[in-house]
Amino acid sequence: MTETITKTPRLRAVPRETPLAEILSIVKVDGGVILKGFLTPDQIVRFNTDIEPSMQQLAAGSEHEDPDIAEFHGSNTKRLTNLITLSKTFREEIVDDDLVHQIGDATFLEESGTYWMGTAQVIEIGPGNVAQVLHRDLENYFPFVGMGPAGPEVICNFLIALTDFTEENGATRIVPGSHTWPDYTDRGKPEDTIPAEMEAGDALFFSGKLAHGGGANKTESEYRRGVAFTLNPGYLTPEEAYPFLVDLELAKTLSPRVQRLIGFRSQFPTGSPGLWQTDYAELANHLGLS
Ligand SMILES: O=C(O)CCC(=O)C(=O)O
Ligand SMILES: [Fe+2]
Repeated sequence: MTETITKTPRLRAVPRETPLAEILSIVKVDGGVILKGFLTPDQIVRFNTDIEPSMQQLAAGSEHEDPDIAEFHGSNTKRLTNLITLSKTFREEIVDDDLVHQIGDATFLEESGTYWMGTAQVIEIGPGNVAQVLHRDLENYFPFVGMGPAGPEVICNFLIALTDFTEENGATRIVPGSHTWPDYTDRGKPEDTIPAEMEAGDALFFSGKLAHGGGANKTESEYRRGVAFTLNPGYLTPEEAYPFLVDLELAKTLSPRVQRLIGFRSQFPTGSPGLWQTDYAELANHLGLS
């Protein structure tokens, strides 16, 4: 008699040096992939050192009045934003990483044109925090829910583990295959999910079409810390208004591609003569960026 073995699907994990085409082909099938060793141990130490004072000052939980939004943000979760200003390691290395831009170019350039950063935040899930409601990150942009899998890619997310991510401490949970479901109002059920377990330094790269959510932290005293940043096409409004957060003199020190990610350069969506301009010219010229 042959035994039927039902295998729990696992997220595939590949070294960050894997050829781009292979990374993208995994994401196409699975909706996401773990990139092993995305950050070095040294980068993690330096990034954590940059943000530690701000993390200490930040209270856990959400001040949002809407209880659903507050729960989305997490009752015992710290979310630290404006990482461009707060961390040299983030602005000069993490968002200026060639692999990030190769993946961003491949995801957006042909279909949608230039892209920018939606948000970048440290997400630290503390003990007792319940699982986040399952969602697709593209729900920020409601019309794309109706388009389902046929719609364009409007968000992709790099979620980097800064501590180990375990099932117990709140590893992100994903719903395998949900990026291909015909109906995006169906976000899947908790029992459909698997945890994206990672070692510190690994990154979960995933499509805005993939249903997922932060996991419950069932530990007594462990804090699950990650940093997530998203990219979206230049025709969509980012979550964070970087030009109002980031000092112009600081922006001048950044690479042109990072300046574009944070709205200090114009956007050129496919088919558009340009967006986010000054006098129909490149914003960077107006700002005096070289
Ligand atoms: O923290 C996590 O694991 C995921 C958080 C998330 O998906 C979100 O806030 O959109
Ligand atoms: Fe999310």
